[in-house]
Amino acid sequence: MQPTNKADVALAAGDKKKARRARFQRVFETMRDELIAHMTANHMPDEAVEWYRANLEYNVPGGKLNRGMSVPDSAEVILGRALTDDEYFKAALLGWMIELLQAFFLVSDDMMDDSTTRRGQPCWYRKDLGPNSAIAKVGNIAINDSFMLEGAIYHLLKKHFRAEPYYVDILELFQETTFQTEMGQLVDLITAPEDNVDLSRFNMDKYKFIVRYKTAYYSFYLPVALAMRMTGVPDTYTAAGAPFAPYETALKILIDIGEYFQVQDDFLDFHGTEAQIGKRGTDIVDNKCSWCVNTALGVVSPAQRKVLDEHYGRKNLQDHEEEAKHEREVKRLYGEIELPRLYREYEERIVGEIRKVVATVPVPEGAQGQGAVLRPEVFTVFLDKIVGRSK
Ligand code: DMA
Ligand code: MG
Ligand code: MG
Ligand code: MG
Repeated sequence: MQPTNKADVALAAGDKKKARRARFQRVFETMRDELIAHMTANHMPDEAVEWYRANLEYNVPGGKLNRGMSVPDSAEVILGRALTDDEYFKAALLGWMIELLQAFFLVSDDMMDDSTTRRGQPCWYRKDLGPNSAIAKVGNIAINDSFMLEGAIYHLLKKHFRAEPYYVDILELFQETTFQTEMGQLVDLITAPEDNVDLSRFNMDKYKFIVRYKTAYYSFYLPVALAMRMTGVPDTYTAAGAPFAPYETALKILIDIGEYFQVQDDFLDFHGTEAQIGKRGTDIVDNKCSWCVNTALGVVSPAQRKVLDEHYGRKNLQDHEEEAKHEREVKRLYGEIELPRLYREYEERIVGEIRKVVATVPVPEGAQGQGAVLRPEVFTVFLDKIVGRSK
């Protein structure tokens, strides 16, 4: 029976969301068991198999899963119908491979950023293993753990997709977006040296390079491009009477959405509470070329600029109270220049601009309900998941 009142409709929608997430989660379990079986088949010692299991369970499934779930979501929109069980499994598996890639990046990012918490728990490299363990702390073993999260992707790709005509395309997508992300991380890191704060190194152009490379390609282009390849969207077709290149269009729009997403991440690093975002912000202390500091640099008075020069990027591992004092000064200045208001204005403008471009994506005539083609809803579904997010 269809629910009639508002609360019932919301409840039903909530249940549907939960059910979709639960269906996706079940594919993680299959994937994890396959990876564990691979370790066992290689006669890996029991304690190492258990270590790898802990690595997978601690780092892969606990996030928002926006990236991963976007593969089956996008595939469904592209085909204009529900997926078969086999299609769903394949799409969800590709989605989990993005989550593996993300886990690989996050485990290493947290070490490089000196972070303390992630997804409401200690960062993996900081995890204490307790008195009964021969190894007290994960520590630098996390470096190899991150490699083994990445390595799993190519093992699974070969195992499940080797025979597909789009195998090379998705293999290249994973390899290329990984390299792009690493390029972005490099610029992010060397633009934020410890003990050498020079805010004149920052500017919005550099910022855009960083966020496009470190976030947008793998978080936004990758899931949609994977769904397009898997469903067989051709490289070109005719739409609205003209030749159309769906992958190029998708890339352009998704890079813009990705940039917006990282601006949100940067703003939440400053403005979100740990309870809300599941991690403690480190950008100010880490001297990061963040949207917040770049925006501040554009509006500060000379006196306010001095405050920034004095207090930004003052990491102090010996004296936490000293470090926190500097961070508070910067946050106070961000409040003074009304950064939250500037952020809302940015958000409203950018979402409006993106929606306008999305509305121009042409759909070939007669493709309604049949044929794998790019549709504007691929982007609106994605955008609706992140607009106004607070975690
Ligand atoms: C995010 O950078 C990019 C990658 C590739 C992890 P970040 O350091 O701003 O991420 P977070 O805020 O989650 O540590
Ligand atoms: Mg980080
Ligand atoms: Mg980082
Ligand atoms: Mg961040």
